[in-house]
Amino acid sequence: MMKRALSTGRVIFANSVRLRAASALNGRKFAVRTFQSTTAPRVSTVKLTRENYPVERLPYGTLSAEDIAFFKSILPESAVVQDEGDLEFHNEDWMRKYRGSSKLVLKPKTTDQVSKILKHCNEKNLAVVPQGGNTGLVGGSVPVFDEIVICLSNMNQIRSFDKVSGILVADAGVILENADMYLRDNGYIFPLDLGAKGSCHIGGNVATNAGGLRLLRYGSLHGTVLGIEAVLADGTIVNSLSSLRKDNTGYDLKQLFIGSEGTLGVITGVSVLCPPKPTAVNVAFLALESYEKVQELFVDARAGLSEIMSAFECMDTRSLNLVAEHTNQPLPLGEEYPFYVLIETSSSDSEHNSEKLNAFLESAMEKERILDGTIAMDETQLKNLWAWREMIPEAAGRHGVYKYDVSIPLPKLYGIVSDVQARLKEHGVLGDTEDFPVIDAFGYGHIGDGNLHLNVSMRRYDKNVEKLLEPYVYEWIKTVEGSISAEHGLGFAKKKYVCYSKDEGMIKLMKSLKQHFDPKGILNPYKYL
Ligand code: FAD
Ligand code: 2HG
Ligand code: ZN
Repeated sequence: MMKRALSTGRVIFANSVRLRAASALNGRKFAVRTFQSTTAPRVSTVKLTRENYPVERLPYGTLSAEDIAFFKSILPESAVVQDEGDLEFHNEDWMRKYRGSSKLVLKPKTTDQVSKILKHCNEKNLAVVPQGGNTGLVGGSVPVFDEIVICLSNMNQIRSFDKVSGILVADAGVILENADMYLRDNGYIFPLDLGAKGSCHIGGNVATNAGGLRLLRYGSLHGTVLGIEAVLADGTIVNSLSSLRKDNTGYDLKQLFIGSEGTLGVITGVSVLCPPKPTAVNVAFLALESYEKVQELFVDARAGLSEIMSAFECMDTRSLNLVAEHTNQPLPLGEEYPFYVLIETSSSDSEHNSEKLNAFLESAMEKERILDGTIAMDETQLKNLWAWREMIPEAAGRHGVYKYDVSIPLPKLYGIVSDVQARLKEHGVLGDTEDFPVIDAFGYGHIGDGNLHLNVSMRRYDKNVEKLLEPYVYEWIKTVEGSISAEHGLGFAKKKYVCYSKDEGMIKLMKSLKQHFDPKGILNPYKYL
């Protein structure tokens, strides 16, 4: 066993044995759901959204043989998907909670094809759902009824990269991990990173304004996206694919598309300002006794690590236990602790990086902020430690999960987890045996951004539990002036709760913008507003 002695006489464990034990978590990709086309399609067990929720189909047109013939005239045969087995992936969301019944998925390769598709759909009043990697967590990426899915996966080319400015221009359907790998080969990184990077598209990221694991360091996509190319509902192509950092000529309309979740247009290209690749990266995984200590550690980390801190993620004990169970691995620090924090530091100077982190950890131990910890000694250990954090959504979602993605002022943030847990116990729905529908309520997330993921993991979905959770959770958030969606968006799941975070005037303005961009409402209906 290797121990890193600190001057205080206490130790941070850099236990390679312990870390090796976790190596089955290696690799940062989560398990991607795939469906295969077979002659006897798999019968989905996911309930149809239209049967499970009170929603009525709006009077859109229905797909005809002429429509199919038109799509086949502008797209290759393989890009007009009608096979039931193939459709299933596009109809069901990642959580396996929402399911539509689209009969058609279109996979354009060019912006011009997207334009022709939308022009036709608008004229024929056919509703559509833009879809990226289908990793969204609010039911926004799948149809509710029979909307046509426009999947961007064939638009997957890097268009240009300027090594001097670090500005990348790429098709919207480029997978985030591919964009990042391309950039790394060129000395840069994508400014966003998240657990679904192996499947989500950069266009989907922009459409959801995804936050991810390093927002703390690189800021939101509202700052790093420099321009977009999009196709409006009537087929008009708008292009602001700027390679300029500064441009004050008129309204900054691209901002409207960032986070618009496919309701204002289909994003076909993005221009992004990318930071240089850090050459020195360290990760520390720490155990803490309370949420108060987490906050104190965060304040210290901001002061002590300042410019080199690139992530500050927090997990409660139940989150990590779920990953341990799911992966059948021992906990990363051997024992169970109430809270864990993952801190990443990155810079261009490994000596400076390590010195600063070590000094910070020594001081954290002296001040009794942390109980135990481990530092990754190499790239593999670093990935393993990250995997404990990134695996939580997958581990939580094995049976079904209610997800709340909240922004709340830090001092009150974890309170929502304790209150929800107590409420579910009080109502006799949370417990250890099969009799209880709820397995547990737990919290983790991007504490450095004031963003917590409250997950309620289920043995089976249960409407009575849903009634205990909603609108209770939203009311709780409103009383502390938080946001009901810090990063995942509104989609289908949160549409009717937007009033908890936006006032009437704002909602009216959003509706009038939607009306302006998409007068017939063909873009991603039943969602967002
Ligand atoms: P999809 O899921 O396909 O679509 C999401 C929404 O965007 C839909 O409303 C869709 O209509 C719209 N859309 C997609 N592409 C386009 C386009 N080209 N033009 C217009 N509209 C479009 N999110 C975070 O913010 N932070 C995280 O840390 C994070 N971690 C995750 C970890 C896991 C394991 C999973 C499963 C999800 C995670 N997510 C996270 C949520 C999700 O990955 C992000 O929201 C992601 O940005 C969605 O990208 P996508 O390509 O999969 O989009
Ligand atoms: C994360 O931070 C994602 O891991 C997913 O935003 C959160 O699944 C969740 O609730
Ligand atoms: Zn998140």
